[in-house]
Amino acid sequence: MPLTKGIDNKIVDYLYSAEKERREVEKISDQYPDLNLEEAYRIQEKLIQKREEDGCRRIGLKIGLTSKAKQEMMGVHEAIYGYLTDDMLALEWEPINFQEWIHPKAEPEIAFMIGEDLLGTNVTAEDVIRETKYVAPAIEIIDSRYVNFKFTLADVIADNCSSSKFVVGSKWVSPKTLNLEDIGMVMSKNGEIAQTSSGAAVLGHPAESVAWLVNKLGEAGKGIKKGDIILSGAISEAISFAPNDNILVQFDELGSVSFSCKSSN
Ligand code: 0L1
Ligand code: MG
Repeated sequence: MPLTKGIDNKIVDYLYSAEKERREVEKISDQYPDLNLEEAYRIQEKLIQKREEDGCRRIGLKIGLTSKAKQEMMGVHEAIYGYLTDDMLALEWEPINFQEWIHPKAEPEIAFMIGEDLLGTNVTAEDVIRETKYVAPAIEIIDSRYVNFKFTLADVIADNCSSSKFVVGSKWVSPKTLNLEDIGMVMSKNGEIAQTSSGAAVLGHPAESVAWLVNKLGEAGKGIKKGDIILSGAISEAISFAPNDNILVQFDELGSVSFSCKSSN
């Protein structure tokens, strides 16, 4: 049975308060097993509107489930998307308080700074490269609001794809001079290598991932805008971290990005 407006709002309040209170909650599909993806994106949109009512501003989007391994794990064949708001942008030089999260994980990503509006349903990776002003190294910190990071596809879409924070490195480079598919990446935690991979892990090429996003949004008459930051998807598995940990992501040619985490105690 389709969800009613009243139920949408109830779910939005449920997820929003879980995030604000840093509290994990049972997944919504336990209560609404028929929740479909269209309904889940509608709830996500309302969740972002609620953040906007509270003073946040949309500054871009993120793409999730971009690796074949993660899609297989979830039993899906498509990526997902969520919105980035200005309060999610963290600075490399300011340690983040671990108490801001429930059970965070860090993912290495390539951020795209979009130079022109992109809209349509036949957009290609070449179009994305042409309209991207810069790419930069980034770390996304995901923090599902659900118990043990366990959810269905509809659950995670409604939860804005586990979005929480992200950090963008200071070296911004034109993508026209790079081969993003072959670009190598090493992610370390406290000086120990935790993950290695390359750009091809993101749907074959990070720009393919952004093209997927534009085409997906295009089906609903939406697109991405000049000035948007797009997190193109995790290049490797996400890693957990704890207070006082330092995460460093180093890319060939693109430079590095890091963040450290403090404990308020
Ligand atoms: O950004 C991501 O790839 C994560 C998307 C949501 C799935 C998860 O929380 O692991
Ligand atoms: Mg991600």
